[in-house]
Amino acid sequence: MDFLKYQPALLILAILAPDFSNAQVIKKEGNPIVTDKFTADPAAMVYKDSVYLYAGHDEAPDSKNYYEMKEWLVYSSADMRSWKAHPSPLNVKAFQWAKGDAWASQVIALKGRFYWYVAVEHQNGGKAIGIAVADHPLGPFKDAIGKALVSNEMTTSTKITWDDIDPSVFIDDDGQAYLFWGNTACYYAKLKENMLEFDGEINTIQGLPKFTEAPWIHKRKDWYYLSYAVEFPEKIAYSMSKNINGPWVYKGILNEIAGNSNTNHQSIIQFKGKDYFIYHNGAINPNGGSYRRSVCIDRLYYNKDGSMKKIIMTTEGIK
Ligand code: FUB
Repeated sequence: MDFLKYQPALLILAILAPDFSNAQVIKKEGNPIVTDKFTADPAAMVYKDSVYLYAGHDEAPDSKNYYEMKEWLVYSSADMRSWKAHPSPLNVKAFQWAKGDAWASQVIALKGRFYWYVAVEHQNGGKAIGIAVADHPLGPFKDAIGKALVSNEMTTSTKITWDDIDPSVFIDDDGQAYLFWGNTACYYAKLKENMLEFDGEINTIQGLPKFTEAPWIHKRKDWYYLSYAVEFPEKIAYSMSKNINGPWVYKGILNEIAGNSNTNHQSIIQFKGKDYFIYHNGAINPNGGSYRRSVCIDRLYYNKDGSMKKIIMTTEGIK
């Protein structure tokens, strides 16, 4: 049989291929999309015919009011309605220089590699941003540089020690990559082609009224959009610009306070011609809340002038 001739090659392929067999299909409709775990800080990536949804894992004991987050989770979907849960591809322990706190993150694809920018607590104190890298969106991911890309002493626009969180990464049409991040102050910097170093200085963005955290940068046609959390409890607001370096023009509230959660943390993508707003709330009953959050997805619509219509959060989710 010809098949036998190919057996060694098939065996090697099976060993090298990411373990899809461990994927578990989530059989559930509506929001939140995951109910067997608490999930937070969604960051979605469109790659080939699928969406990969990365999220933090809220593990705080019931009724405890602090973040307990040790690992990140990943889900995939080909239609935004049915999701596969995959094994956790990254734990904060992968960053030997970090003390804990697997906070908000984002993954981006470039030339067959996947770069995962994460916020963690640095052993030297203060929040910091690290990078993990893999050859597949499901991992395995490993620390890409063995140290923080951003640590607390590198940013001084605010005196707090948790301003270096919530990284959002973006590659412009000309191939230039940028990292945005921040809490209280919003920072951005160019990344080198290797995605592992900054190319030039860290800039502080002005003109983002009431900026709290969770910047998310995206582009549609010739507009750049910088959405972000304002005030506390958080709503999501956004600004627009024709230039990634600004000036940014404030456009108002995009999403109201999410049910039963003081944070909201959005991700915005276009997939198969439709636009989506992905966020978290505290809707799981019982025990859901600000430290036991859940990822939800609703449609996003643009106006003719490029501005975004306010999000309508639903329990029905994506139909
Ligand atoms: O998950 C920890 C923190 O809560 C994130 O970094 C913020 O964006 C908020 O969602």
